[in-house]
Order: sequence, then structure tokens, then C-alpha cells
Amino acid sequence: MKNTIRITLFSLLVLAFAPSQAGDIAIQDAWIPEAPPTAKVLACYLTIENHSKASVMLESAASDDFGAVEIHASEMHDGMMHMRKEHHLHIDANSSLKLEPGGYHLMLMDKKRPLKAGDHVDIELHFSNDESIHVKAEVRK
Ligand SMILES: [Cu+2]
Repeated sequence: MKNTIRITLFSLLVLAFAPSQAGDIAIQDAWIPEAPPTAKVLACYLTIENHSKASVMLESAASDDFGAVEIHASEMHDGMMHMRKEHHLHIDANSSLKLEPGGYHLMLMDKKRPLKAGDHVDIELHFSNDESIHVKAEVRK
């Protein structure tokens, strides 16, 4: 009996003091607008939640379905929409960043297989705190 209590207490302590590195970042609602079959480049939108007490950066992304994945920002210049490549995205402590049409997005380049609405794309996101997150993005109409 005493042993059981001790083990339980130990487990609780381990949980309480486990490194908070894993699981600090959560991804919500990852989706890819359906594009014409001939399109080689698609956009991906998602929300990055940073539940930690430190800011983190999205540093890179990759997908087996694409030759390359870049981080882009959209901007209006002289009435024209332009895209700019970003080296990273900053997410403040205890806050979230939404990648959405007209703003930040992942640029999925060099598509390797046909993708239509309902399909899913596996994307790996790498963050500055060494956390890597696997995301399933749904292709939507
Ligand atoms: Cu872009």
C-alpha cells in the first residue's frame, strides 16, 4: 500500500516537472484550397498556437507530396497582390498566429501527385524550440 502511494506520488512529480518542450505548439485547421489539376503550386493555411511561456519561430516545413515548402507573406502593392518569402514566422508566448488567405501561408511547390477536394497532405513543421509537428492538411473546395 505504502509502495503504491509512493509510486503514484513519483508519477505525479514526473508529470509535473517533465520538460514542457513537447506539446507546447498546436496546429489547428490546416487546409489547402483546391486548385486546377494543372497547378503545380498550392497554398496551405493553418493556425499555430504557442502554449508555452516563450516565443517560438516556425523555421521550415516539408512535405513528401511537394518538392519544396516555403513560408510566404502576401502584401498589396499598388493594387497588386505580391508574395514575399519569409525565413521564419514568429509566434509570441501564449498566443496564436493564423495563416489565412491574403496573409501568411505555406507555399507548397512542385506538386508530385494529383490533389482534389477531400484529399489530405502530410506536412512536417519545424520550430525553433526543436519541436516538429506533423500536420494533415485537407484539400477543400
Ligand atoms: Cu506564396
